[in-house]
Amino acid sequence: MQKEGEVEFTIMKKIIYVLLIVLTFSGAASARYINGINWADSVYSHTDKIQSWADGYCGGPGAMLMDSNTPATTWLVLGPNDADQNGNMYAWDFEQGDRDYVAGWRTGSPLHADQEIIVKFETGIEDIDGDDIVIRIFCGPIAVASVWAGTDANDFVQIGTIEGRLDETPGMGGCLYDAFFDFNGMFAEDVNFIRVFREVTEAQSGMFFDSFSTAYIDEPFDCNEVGLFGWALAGDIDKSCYVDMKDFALLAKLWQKCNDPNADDFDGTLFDDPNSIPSSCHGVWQAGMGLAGDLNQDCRIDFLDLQIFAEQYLTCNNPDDSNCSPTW
Ligand SMILES: [Ca+2]
Ligand SMILES: [Ca+2]
Ligand SMILES: [Ca+2]
Ligand SMILES: [Ca+2]
Repeated sequence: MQKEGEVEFTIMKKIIYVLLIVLTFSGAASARYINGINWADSVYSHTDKIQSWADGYCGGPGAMLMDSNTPATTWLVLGPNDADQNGNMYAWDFEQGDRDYVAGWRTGSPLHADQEIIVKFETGIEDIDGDDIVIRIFCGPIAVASVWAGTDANDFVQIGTIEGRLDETPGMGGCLYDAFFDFNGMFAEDVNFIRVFREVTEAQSGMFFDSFSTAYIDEPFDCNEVGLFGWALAGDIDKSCYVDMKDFALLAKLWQKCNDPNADDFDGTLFDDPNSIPSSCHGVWQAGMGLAGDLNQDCRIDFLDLQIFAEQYLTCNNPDDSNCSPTW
């Protein structure tokens, strides 16, 4: 027979175990690896003239200068492509949903010379056969940027350049272009840092960046990689490859919580760093700070999420389980 103290101890252990699970999965979804594509996770550093493109569109009056001390805007270059919302590779259809979610350099003033952005990938980028990274940009006709990669943030190797051309893409304002780069055997280890640097500072040499990502798609071999490479089902909150009651418990734990920075019931304690909160719900997700249970990504955990959860309940995508269907 167990003594009273031992019984209490056993119960405490169970409670702590449950709490640990909840703590592990209730916080921010960290990396932005989505359906096998690895998108930049954070801005490691940038110079002081980096800004959004437009003066006033979607961001209030004036240009939005990128600020990494209180990074309301660093997400402009993080996460998936989001400037061109209507899918025509033109970023300025503002009436049709395009948004000024880019950042870079503009004007030919010497004060705006030597600008750079360094982005970080939490999971390193491999050197596969062929191209390894893609940078989505638009720029002026005489813009030139050098592009660098590094396994750490202090040791970069140049992997290429992006150059504007007259009356071509890239080189026309708002016309998006995907620039591909191949590491081509230059790195012994996976690359975690990409740097872009302004080489020309004259009129018509502005350049703006929408996104940085891998040029290849990672498919998972096991359940761990399903989570790591961003293939988990939306309702699979604990990344177990099954949508079940454990996920429901996590959803319930954060019920009615809101991490939309513009909402009245915004709860700043849902962020790891209260000084590091993006300026909008969209930015929260672009920066990889969304809540794991916020299945429709509206920064609020409510019945809309429960509905998605219910639709997926008891589905699975575990590669090692023949009862499950792959989603890749
Ligand atoms: Ca467009
Ligand atoms: Ca390669
Ligand atoms: Ca963007
Ligand atoms: Ca939601």
